[in-house]
Amino acid sequence: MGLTLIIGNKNLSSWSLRPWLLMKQAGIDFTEKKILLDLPDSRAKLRAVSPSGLVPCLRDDDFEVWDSLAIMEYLADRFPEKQLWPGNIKARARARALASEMHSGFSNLRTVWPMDFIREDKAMHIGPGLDRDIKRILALWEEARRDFGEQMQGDEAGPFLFGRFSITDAMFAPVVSRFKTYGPVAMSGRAQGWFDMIWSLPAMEEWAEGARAE
Ligand SMILES: N[C@@H](CCC(=O)N[C@@H](CS)C(=O)NCC(=O)O)C(=O)O
Repeated sequence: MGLTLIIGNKNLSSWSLRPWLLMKQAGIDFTEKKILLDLPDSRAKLRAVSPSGLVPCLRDDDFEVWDSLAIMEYLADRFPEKQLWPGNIKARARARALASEMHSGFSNLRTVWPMDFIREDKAMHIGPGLDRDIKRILALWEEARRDFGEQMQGDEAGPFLFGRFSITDAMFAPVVSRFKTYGPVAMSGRAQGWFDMIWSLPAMEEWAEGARAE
């Protein structure tokens, strides 16, 4: 049986994109099962497959884990060779702080700019709450690249926030889509480099194809 990731609509479900992208980037085999949200029978279908009644939910044979961050932590433990967190203790702590801040925060961004993956022409006024969230996110990207990503050596080196691809990149990937949809958002060259690179990942294009097909 193996791993099955239960996700929502690719155009809308930002929480689903995170573990899906992580598994694609890490080369972890899985079966995808999609439940379309906001239909009359969606609630019943979600409750039948996910203990929280929400997506994403991961099934590993007869074991279930739900909630995007818990799923990604499980995958990091289950596939240690994939090195889904940075190896260095301080880099790892910082990567976890960023991922947790994204998971628990930025409610203005999530409310005012919901993910609409395939749209790029919905430029929208930025209010003070949203503006604060955006500034904080851009500072996090800038500092992660400057203090960690660009400092990594050997197999830890790379263009991602902490060098090699990590759970933190997956956590922020839906923000890239939101900035594309509702922006443009002006950012430093360093943040822009990460932003453009994430948007051009083949896995992000694969997700967009799925969203367009919906
Ligand atoms: N904290 C959860 C949030 C999950 C969540 O809100 N999922 C939404 C889709 S993106 C959902 O399942 N909505 C269905 C509903 O509310 O009926 C996570 O990180 O996975």
